[in-house]
Order: sequence, then structure tokens, then C-alpha cells
Amino acid sequence: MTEKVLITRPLPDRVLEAAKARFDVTIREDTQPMAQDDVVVALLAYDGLLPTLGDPLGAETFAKAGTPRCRMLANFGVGYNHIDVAAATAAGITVSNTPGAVTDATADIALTLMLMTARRAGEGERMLRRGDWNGWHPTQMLGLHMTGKTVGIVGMGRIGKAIAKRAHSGFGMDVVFHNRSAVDDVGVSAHQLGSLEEVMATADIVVIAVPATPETYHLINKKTLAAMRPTAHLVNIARGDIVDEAALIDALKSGVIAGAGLDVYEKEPTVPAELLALENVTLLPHLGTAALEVREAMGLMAVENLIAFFDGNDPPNRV
Ligand code: 8YV
Repeated sequence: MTEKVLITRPLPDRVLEAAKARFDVTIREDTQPMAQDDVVVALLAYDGLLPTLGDPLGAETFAKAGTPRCRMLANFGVGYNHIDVAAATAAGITVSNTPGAVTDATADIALTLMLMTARRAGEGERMLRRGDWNGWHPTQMLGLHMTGKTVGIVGMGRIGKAIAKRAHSGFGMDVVFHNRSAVDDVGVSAHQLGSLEEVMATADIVVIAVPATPETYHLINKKTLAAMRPTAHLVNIARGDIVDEAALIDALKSGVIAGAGLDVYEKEPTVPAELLALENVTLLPHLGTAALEVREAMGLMAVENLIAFFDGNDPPNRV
């Protein structure tokens, strides 16, 4: 049987071809997240969905859908905080994601932001484009020398380990980290510290690499930011609501920390005007995995999960 599958955003051609080779595929051409009512209709009309960031798949959506036709949600992306997995499961729907495919690209963006915020690259570029650069001088735009410093990684999963490897092997950084459970092998020399506050206090650059869950909501807040050094920087490549954005703005304004590099925001695509106005923050538009081959790998992995499921096998990346 050829199952009906809805792909909720335009994806690279290779991915669409792979999906069409096996399923009766509908592609939603809109690049924005779906409206909840449209998701409800889709859950009733399709056997499988390939959704992504921001598509509203919370408990309320499943409640509205009642008994859905949909049996499989193959999320495009490793983060699935827009999906209530318990509610999906209760509705008889299996959920998968795309770990592995996103790891290196997301770690690369972490390193990009670490360097950009430490070395004031965004600020310097803005100054130059404004025509305000009066020429080099020895004490101009001095930043934090990243080589040999300490990185504090919050969340030592696949992405955390890839960041540790780059920071340690590429920049000679000491690695300290916080993780819920004990991690024996990071792959490079690294020290798991007793508490999040200890990591925040020890690191020159703190990088957030935990998934967004109810437990990690506002994990980085006024109190944890206060533990950081005034010379330290915060980088978030995970999900916006892990950081209390208002507390971060206060910390950046009042000198509690020196700078920040963000790829994600609490209410994407809204970025608070106060953040936009600050020089000591680098702001990227959720570029974590934005490279064609990475988006292809993510999409092909999602399609592989759909195929496994509808062939009667366990999807390799069930969550
Ligand atoms: C994705 C990400 O591109 O994989 C993830 O969870 O954060 C991104 O880099 C996007 O969020 C789709 O999930």
C-alpha cells in the first residue's frame, strides 16, 4: 500500500525524491509553521507526517484530532520540543527525530558563535559597515583570547561532545561540563563538575547544548547567570527557552557577563528590540544546520524512519 505522507515545509529535492519513491507525498509549500487547525486536519487526512520546528503538535492538537489517521510523525530535526510525545503516543502515533545528522553542523555553529562573541566579530563588522572604522591601532576592539581558555558545556550529548572535541583539539581549551547523568567518555579530556553553577563559574565561555524539556526551561536564569564571570560569554545553540531572555538582557546590559552568542530565541522569529540594540551579543537566525548536505541528511533520515515504520519495522530514530 502507498501511504499518504504530508511534508510540512519545502525540503531539498533529494529528500522529496526519496519520499516520493515510496509514498504518496503532499508537500506544503509554505515556509512558516502550520496553524494548529491545519495540523488537526492533516492528522486526520494523512498516514504519516514529516513535520519540523514550530509545527504545533502539542497535547491540545492531538485532543482536537481525536482518533487520527496518522500513525507516524517523522520529525525533521533532532529537537522535538514542539511535539508532545506522550500525547502522540496516547493517540497511537510513533515519533522519530534526526540525531546524528545535525551533530557536526550544530557544533560548528557553536564554535562560530564562541569565536564571534569572544573576538567581537559582529560588533567589528557593524562598525566597519557603518563607516566608523578609523584604522587599526593596538588597543582597538580587544576581545577574549579563546585559545587555551575554559569552555563549560551544559549537556554532554552528541552535540556537546562534538563541541568539546573542536574546542579542545582545535583551540587547546580545557573542557568542563554539566550533565544530568554521569558521562564517562567525552572523547577528549573533560571534567564533569558537580553542579551547573560550578560550570557557569569556572568557564570563560558557557555553551548550552541540552534539549528543551520542561526541566530545562529557563535553566539559565538570573541566578545561574550571576554565577558567571564578568569576563565570560554565553552561547546558546540549543533552544531559546532554555535561557531566560529577559535575565540574559539584564546580564549583558549590567556587565554581569561580557557577551553572548545566540542562534536560537524564546519566541522565534521575534528577537527582542533590547537584544538587537546591544553591541555585546552576536545574533544568528537559527543557522545551526543550514547547509544543503546537512538538510539533505536530516531529510533522508526522516524519510528512512517513515519507510521503516510503514514497512513494519521499528524506526531507527524513534524517540
Ligand atoms: C534544525 C535544530 O535545523 O535539529 C534541530 O533540532 O535545532 C536545527 O538545527 C531545525 O531546528 C529543525 O529542527
